[in-house]
Formats: sequence, structure tokens, C-alpha cells
Amino acid sequence: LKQYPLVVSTWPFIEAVRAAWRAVDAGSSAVDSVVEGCSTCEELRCDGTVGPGGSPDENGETTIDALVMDGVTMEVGAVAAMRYVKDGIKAARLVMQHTEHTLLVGEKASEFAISMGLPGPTNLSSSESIEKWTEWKKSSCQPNFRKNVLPVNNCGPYRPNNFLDLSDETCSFIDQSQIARLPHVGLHSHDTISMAVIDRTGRIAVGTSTNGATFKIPGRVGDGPIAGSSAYAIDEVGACCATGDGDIMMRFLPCYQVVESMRLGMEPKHAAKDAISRITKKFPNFVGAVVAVNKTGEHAGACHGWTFRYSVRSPAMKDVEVFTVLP
Ligand code: SD4
Repeated sequence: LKQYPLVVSTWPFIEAVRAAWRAVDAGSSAVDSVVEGCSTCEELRCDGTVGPGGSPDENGETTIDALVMDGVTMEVGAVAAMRYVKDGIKAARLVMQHTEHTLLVGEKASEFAISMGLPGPTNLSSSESIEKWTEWKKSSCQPNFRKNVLPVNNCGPYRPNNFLDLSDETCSFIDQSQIARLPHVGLHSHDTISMAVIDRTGRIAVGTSTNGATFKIPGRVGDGPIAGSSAYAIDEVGACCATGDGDIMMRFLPCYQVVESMRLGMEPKHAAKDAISRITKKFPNFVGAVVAVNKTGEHAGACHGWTFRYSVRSPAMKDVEVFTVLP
């Protein structure tokens, strides 16, 4: 029984799902509806982790990772660590629709987006992101996402452990507990919108937009712009959306895994669980979640390390409904 058009999104990003639903219900394509939904989240700066003014990096700068994928043509467009341009998902769609490439990064991604008509250069910092970063700088000089390094002068620049002269007086910060990677220190509860849409004709598309991990090392790119990791779609099978610790997830391509498992006959629930358990076998402290959607519109989530919620709008619903998934 077909249950589409359908919109599914990570987290209770209700307004984003409503926007995508309005578009798809009015006859927009899956790709355009996904872009509509994700850009609504960017405009609303969902949870302070999507769009402009969200999660700053170690230098206090906000950057954007975004992806869009057409599950019919298998075209993908993505931008990573994009600076000075607030419209992540629209930039990703421009890459998909107007280039032969898949992924543009950094300032060059921004230049491309602006050359194609998106507004910019724009300062992506907000008073909230500056305040968050200032507090972090003040309260901690922690290695954060670094491992096997020691901070010099109490607080960066970090140097590999074995290069550091521990008799160096300037190095007063050698507490071993501080030098391990602090897991998920930069991961908040709702960091990424990843959305799947099945349109009226049964075409499927997915999209993702995020600022990535808070206080990341500048230059870090998460799973957001990686097809198969944060999202994936193949129209004859279904789609998947993911959120969580992208540094780990991009090693497993959980969304590719989910879609391929469904292709081999697994139900969405089992495909989602299986993709998460492949990660947790190797990384028991992993925090993340996936939502699987098959081509008829059945959906299910799986998560680890947190309680996950995702949002759905289908013809059977009066408004967006939020589903809770326990680890
Ligand atoms: C990242 N996956 O950049 C994103 C963050 C996220 O919920 O989804 N957090 O790693």
C-alpha cells in the first residue's frame, strides 16, 4: 500500500517538515521539496546547529555542510565547510544541477554559490555563536576533538605527544585524562537535519544540512555532505537519513548500508538496527541514529547513545507526527 507523498526528517524539525510537505503536496518534485524543507531549517537556524549563526569551530567560525541527492538519477550535489554563504542546501542543489561535480569545499564552494546567484559573502557568526565560543575559550583549553597530542602553554597549539618535550616548563598541562579525545564533546542533541521526501510520482530525494560538530578543528568535514553517510536514496528501494557522530558514521556509510539492506529484503526496522549495530560493534560509545524509509513509505528508526526522535508527514496524518526511538 503506497503511503506517499511522504516527508521524513531527523528530529522534531516540525516547521521544516511542514514546509517540505506543503511543497510536495502541491506537486513539487522530491528534490525541490527536500530543498524547501532543509532551507526552512537553515532560515530558522534549527536548534542553533543548522544554517547561519550555529555551532562555531575552534576559531569561532560557523561553516556549513550540506547535501542533496536525487534517488532517481543518482545525482548528488554537496558543499563542505562552506564559508560566508548561509544557504547550504541551495548551494548543494546548484552543484547537483549545474555542474558535473559532486562536492565543492570551503571558500571555493562559497565562490561558486555566490557566482550562481546565492546571497553572500555573509557573516555566518551570530551573537549566540560568538558567545558560545567565547565561553568555551574562557572555560576550557581542552584538546576537544584531538587525540594523542598535548596542548602547549596550557592551551594549544597542540603537538603530537612524542614530539613534546615534557620537561618544557611551558607545558604545564599534561593530565592524561585531558588528552584522550573527549567523546561527543561537540555533539548536541539535534545537530543535523537530514530529510527524505517521496513525491506524488514516487520519486525519492534526500538532503542534509548542518554546521557539523561544535568546536571542531577548522577544516573538519563531517558526514553531512557525504552521500551514503548522512543520507542516501535509490528510488526503487527507499531512502535513509542519519544524524550523530559524523566522524564515526562516515567510516561506515550507514545510509548506504540501510538502503542496500532494504534492497536485499530487510524491513526498514531491521535495516536501521543492523546499520547502527555495525558501528557499535567497533565503537561502543558511538552516538547516532538513522531513519529508514522504503519506497512504499514505511519507516523506522534506530539509535545508540541517545533517545532519537524523527518527524513524519504522510497523507494519513493531519499534521507532522514525531516518533521516538529508544536506544
Ligand atoms: C556531523 N552528523 O557533522 C553531524 C552532526 C550531527 O547530530 O548530526 N549531530 O558530525
